[in-house]
Amino acid sequence: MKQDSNIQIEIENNIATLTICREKQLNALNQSVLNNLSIALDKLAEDSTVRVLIITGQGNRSFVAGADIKEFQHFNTKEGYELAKNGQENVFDKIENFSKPIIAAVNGYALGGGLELAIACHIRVASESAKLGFPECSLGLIPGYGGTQRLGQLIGKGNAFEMILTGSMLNADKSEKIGLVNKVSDDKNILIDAKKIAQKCIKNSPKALNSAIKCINNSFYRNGFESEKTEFSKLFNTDDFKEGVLAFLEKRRPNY
Ligand code: CO8
Repeated sequence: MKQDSNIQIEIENNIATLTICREKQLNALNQSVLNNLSIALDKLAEDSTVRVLIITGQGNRSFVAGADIKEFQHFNTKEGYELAKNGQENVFDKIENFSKPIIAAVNGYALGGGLELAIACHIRVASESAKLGFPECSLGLIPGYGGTQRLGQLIGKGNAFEMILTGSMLNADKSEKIGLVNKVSDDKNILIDAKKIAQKCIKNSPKALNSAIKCINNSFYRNGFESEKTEFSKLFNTDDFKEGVLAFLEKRRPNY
């Protein structure tokens, strides 16, 4: 287990589990957590033993209860802009565009910046007792870490308007129904279920997963079709592709 004060990383069977550790503050994201997350993401991207990353929160009450309100309570426009920009560039966009699958194990409150963190990940598993919401408008703010952009992609424009404009918290079942989370787990099984999804991803070609992540993301932003053609054709020139086709022809599992 690697300890980075407010984040912990455990790597086992090619799966890195990154835990945000500010349990007393319900794992609210302060600058120090965001900085450590950014550094950890860079290291995990380079670590070839890591094939999938799971992000979760310490304890059993909260995934992440938002950005740290106490830290930004006195910020002005310029400071607010910098906070949002740094967070987006160094953490949230980095997660969305990570070269390996990232699964959020939402083990309790995922509010504001915490839900933005979860929806920047590629797949979400929520515990039965999780509560998900965007209370920013109740604080006189709006989501600042990409939530206004990514939420509608997952749950559609109408549901996104409702969640952000009302600030209501959704339970796990409702979240699953509208596509905000992929799966609901018993509270005690959430990491086991997240790891089962990770293991399914690991059976696939890392290079293909990287390309799929790029193309799916690009389909929501710009030039998605061009990116699909480029990434698709690039894969023909990889060992993974050769192994995958050979394994199919030899009627065995590929070994990536
Ligand atoms: N920031 C700072 N501290 C927090 C936060 C937070 N987001 N959430 C909880 N805490 C702290 C509490 O202050 C409390 O600390 P203390 O014991 O020192 O008073 C401790 O965690 C436990 O919390 P509560 O006592 O409130 O626990 P409850 O069980 O009574 O309530 C709730 C749990 C409902 C989750 C409640 O804590 C709550 O409403 N928290 C705030 C949720 C929220 O509004 N989140 C959104 C924050 S804004 C945001 O995320 C904007 C993101 C975009 C920023 C972009 C840059 C501009």
